[in-house]
Amino acid sequence: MSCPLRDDFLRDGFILLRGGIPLPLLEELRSGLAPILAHRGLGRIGTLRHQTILEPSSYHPSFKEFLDLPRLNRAAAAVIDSTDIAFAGLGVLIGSADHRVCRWHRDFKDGYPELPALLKRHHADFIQFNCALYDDLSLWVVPGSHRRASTPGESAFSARFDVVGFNGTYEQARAIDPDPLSGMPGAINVVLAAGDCVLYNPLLWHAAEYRPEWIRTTLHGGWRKTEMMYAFEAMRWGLEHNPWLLEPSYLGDAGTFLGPQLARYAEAVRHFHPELTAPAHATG
Ligand SMILES: O=C(O)CCC(=O)C(=O)O
Repeated sequence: MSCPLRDDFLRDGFILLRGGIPLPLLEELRSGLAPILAHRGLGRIGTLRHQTILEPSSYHPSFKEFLDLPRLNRAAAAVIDSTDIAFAGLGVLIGSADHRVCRWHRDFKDGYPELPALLKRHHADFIQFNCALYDDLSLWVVPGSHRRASTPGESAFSARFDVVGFNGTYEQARAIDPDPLSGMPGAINVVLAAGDCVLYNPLLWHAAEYRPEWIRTTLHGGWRKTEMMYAFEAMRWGLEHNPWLLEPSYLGDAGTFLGPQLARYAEAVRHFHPELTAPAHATG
């Protein structure tokens, strides 16, 4: 039977869940993240993102509640067409104190050995999400680019920014093209209001703009079909980022959706990263 969420994701490489985060939780998440955001631009948190907010020193109970939201999890299972899915990380995208551009890219570049197979057959086996706690206009995508090789236009446009690097200043990017985001063939801006989520395939061509006047606080994580972690290296990206989740008792009851997803994640970490099972890592 056809499922509209999956059909849309297969066709476009992304779906929008308007109001995916209920308002009371949105407020709890904002307060839970305030200590992290206070460090924006400073020390190890730096700018742009904090990759691992579930680590015990930054954990807040609202993060678990968010990851266990039924609507989000049912959407993920519908897209992947399976409930056998695993947790794939949780971070927060925090924008930048100066005007910057995250260049156009796929998370796995042209030339990456698994890319042709992933582009051919695995259009909805892994999902990345951006869930906005404040209105967020940062992300740009090229719809449908997750199911085909790059076009010459995409490759050529992206390559022009090689000299700038992954995150360059807007000035550097604009010196190369007056429209470093909208200039990509087929590009659209993903407009998220506070509480909205976009679920997308990380193989979509995507890019982002960070403006200092935007208060960006956007949760960033995802899910993977469990069996795919054992089949493709690409589906194991970041497995090693959350060693504290090998001992998840600090979360309490992880919940109906998150609990099994974390167990599958931990099993894969033990399989692929046995070095992380040492107690020093497990206690954070
Ligand atoms: O800031 C963003 O939304 C883009 C994130 C991104 O490009 C990535 O995680 O690969």
